[in-house]
Amino acid sequence: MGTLRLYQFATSPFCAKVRKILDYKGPAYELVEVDYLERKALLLASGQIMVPALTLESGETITDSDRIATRLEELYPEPTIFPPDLRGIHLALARYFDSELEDALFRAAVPDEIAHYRRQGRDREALWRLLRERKYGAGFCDTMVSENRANMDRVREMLAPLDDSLRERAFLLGRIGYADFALYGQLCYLGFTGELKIPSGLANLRAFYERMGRISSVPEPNP
Ligand SMILES: N[C@@H](CCC(=O)N[C@@H](CS)C(=O)NCC(=O)O)C(=O)O
Repeated sequence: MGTLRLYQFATSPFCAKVRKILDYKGPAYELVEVDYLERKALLLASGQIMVPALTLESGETITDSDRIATRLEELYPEPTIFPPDLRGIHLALARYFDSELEDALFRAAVPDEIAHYRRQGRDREALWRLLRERKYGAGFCDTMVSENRANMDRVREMLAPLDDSLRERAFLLGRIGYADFALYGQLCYLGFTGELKIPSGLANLRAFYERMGRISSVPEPNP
């Protein structure tokens, strides 16, 4: 039986979601930061070139954060990420966070993504831009840089109701569950540089992000 191995890109919200679920559930795992240009190990392990991919103790490698979360719940049922009776609403909320909210946060994070990959080399930046422009059209990346203020306004608008629902509760539906991990993952778009860019007016959401961030695979020191 091997150790769990999570293949990730540091800026990926789907990887952040899986990482946090692993931290919450507690099994030891190894983190493999995949080089944007050199994905041989990921390809050989998973048969494809996207992250997250998780190699299980059995040696099987699974992909897609939803499928990984479901399998982790089967393998490590406690603590649960699907509180009884709330599984459906957690899945529905997570689906919204991973699609519509992801799209808005991704657009707002493009300048930071470009800077992140530029630090790793012009070749990594060029590939990252190429793949985005192939999907969204020529000039997309530079447009996202020039429209950053408007993109951040849109993000603020979409996050405001979530901030409101966290006013009285630590987690979205009271007790922690899958939707919280999905939201945390997406908020990592506003945190991966080290500077927290969740708008300062959204204090409940900032506190939620920090609360989720404290769930750690590293044991808390004894008082
Ligand atoms: N639905 C998938 C989405 C995974 C995904 O979009 N991964 C991105 C990183 S955030 C990726 O690997 N993109 C390939 C690339 O950038 O080359 C999931 O939930 O895991």
